[in-house]
Amino acid sequence: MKLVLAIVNKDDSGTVSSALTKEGFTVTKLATTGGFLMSGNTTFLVGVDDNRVDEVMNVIQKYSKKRSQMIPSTTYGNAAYATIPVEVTVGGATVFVMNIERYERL
Ligand code: 2BA
Repeated sequence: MKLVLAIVNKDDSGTVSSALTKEGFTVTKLATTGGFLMSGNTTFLVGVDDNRVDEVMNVIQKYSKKRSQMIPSTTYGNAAYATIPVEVTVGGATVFVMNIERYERL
């Protein structure tokens, strides 16, 4: 068994969640905050059999869009460009896949 932990833009959270549920996956959503932009995103926890990991990844990829975002350069940490906004590309999704030693519903 694997645990798929996926960090998704909060604007995509509803569609990703619906699509995963529709495909029969069990999903937990956490409201999280990115350390760099300090803005809200959503972290999905999906426990899944090894042979369905790719299906989960495909659904997440399909519904997680890339976005360009302008940020103040002070956030970017370079005082020399203090007045120039910097563009960063956020997403689609940041995904970690972890081995699960034991899964029980007590
Ligand atoms: P944030 O940390 O708020 O980062 C938002 C976006 O800012 C990132 O998008 C990336 O494009 C940019 N960024 C982050 N750190 C940067 C830096 N030091 N210099 C320049 N640009 C930087 P994504 O890569 O799509 O990440 C979206 C969110 O996924 C992140 O939000 C964070 O919450 C999470 N994340 C990404 N990589 C992670 C990791 N290795 N570990 C834990 N969380 C991660």
